[in-house]
Amino acid sequence: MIIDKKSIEQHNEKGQKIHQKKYDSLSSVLSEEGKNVSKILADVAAFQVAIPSWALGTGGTRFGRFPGGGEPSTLEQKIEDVGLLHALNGSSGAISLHIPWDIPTDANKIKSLAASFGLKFDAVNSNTFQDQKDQKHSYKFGSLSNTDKAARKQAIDHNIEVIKHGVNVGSKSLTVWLADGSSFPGQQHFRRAFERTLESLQEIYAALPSDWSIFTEHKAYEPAFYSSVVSDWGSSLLFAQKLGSKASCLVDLGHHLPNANIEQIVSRLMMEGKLGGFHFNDSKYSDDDLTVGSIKPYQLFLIFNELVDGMTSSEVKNPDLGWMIDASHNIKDPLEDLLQSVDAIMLAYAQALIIDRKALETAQQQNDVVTAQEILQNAYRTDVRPLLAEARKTAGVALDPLAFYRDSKVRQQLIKERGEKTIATGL
Ligand code: PSV
Ligand code: MN
Repeated sequence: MIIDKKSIEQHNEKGQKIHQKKYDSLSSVLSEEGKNVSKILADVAAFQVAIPSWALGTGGTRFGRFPGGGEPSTLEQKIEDVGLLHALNGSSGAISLHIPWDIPTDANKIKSLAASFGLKFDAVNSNTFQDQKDQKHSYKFGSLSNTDKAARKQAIDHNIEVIKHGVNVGSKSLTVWLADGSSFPGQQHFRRAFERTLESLQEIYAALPSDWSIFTEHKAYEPAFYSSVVSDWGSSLLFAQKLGSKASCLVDLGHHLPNANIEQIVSRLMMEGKLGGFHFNDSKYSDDDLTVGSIKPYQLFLIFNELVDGMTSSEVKNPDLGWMIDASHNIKDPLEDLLQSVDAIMLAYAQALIIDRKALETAQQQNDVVTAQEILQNAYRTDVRPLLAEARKTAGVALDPLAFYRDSKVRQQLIKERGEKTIATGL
């Protein structure tokens, strides 16, 4: 479905008056405080978050799945859906593919379809956590760490195949998340499992094109419930350091043990130039994959505080980061959920951009704990939504993407086009 620019303009006209009032008031306060509003607007407008190809359909739980209507059943339709999001919010200009769920068989066609919506391809993801039909060796006892060399080789080959698909569509990075681990004490020799995984990763690393990166994504538990091979940022960093300069760590917000200080992890990885990217989502209990910012928006803001600090500091050398969402929602319309998630990310970013960094540094230097907290919370409690809306207005997209989506009955149109009973590939 192609969104007609005219209908966005008409919708924007309705909200324009009230937006202008809010924006004028916010921008004059920010300017008064010495903030460079046009720079903030430009930074916000440039920020792009990749949409995962596996989040465009309704996710399930192990208890069941309740598919919604009009789900994209082909990669082409998934790209159309991301194009739709991008046409509405101007901030979803990339897609992250999961192989083999979404194989770009005709890569040139897929590439030009994506380009027609202004989309790029972010990291490609390999899948050695499920057995595929006709697969020779099972991953029941691991993939890159499997004790059986043949199973490891199969998993390595799969990753190399994924790189090839990525090259064909113009992606520049591979994300490797492994379900490898053990569910019972004694099941696995920790050191040997690490070493086997490292050797396998080294083979994959050797197949990376010169301008590519590889991200290792850690996860504390699930599906392995006693130990995971890449269980935490420490293990992920070890792999990345041992692999070399093209390797760095991907932080999925839902992959930590309870109460982990993710913002500090982010800071540490950036300090070492080893932060590669993000999988944004939110959670209450574990890897819930809920809408970004729906449970712990302050944590998200604190993460962005560290990110902006690192990205604007000459002391920190960090490569370009991959900003991706990894969510799977089983009761919301996936497109509405993604609009909310992107919005939450943009909000946290914009709030981090308005932090008075000089004053914060002074407060930290003087051990003025109260002032430091006030500075952070002042930024967090500022309603920066008019800034985001202004950036969207300037980009010619929707002032209020979610309202446009609902008012224009986009889902109903997708159901008309694709049918009520379509099912997207993915989890
Ligand atoms: C695993 O939980 C994970 O976060 C990895 O990124 C996978 O690729 C993705 O979810 C699969 O949904
Ligand atoms: Mn993830």
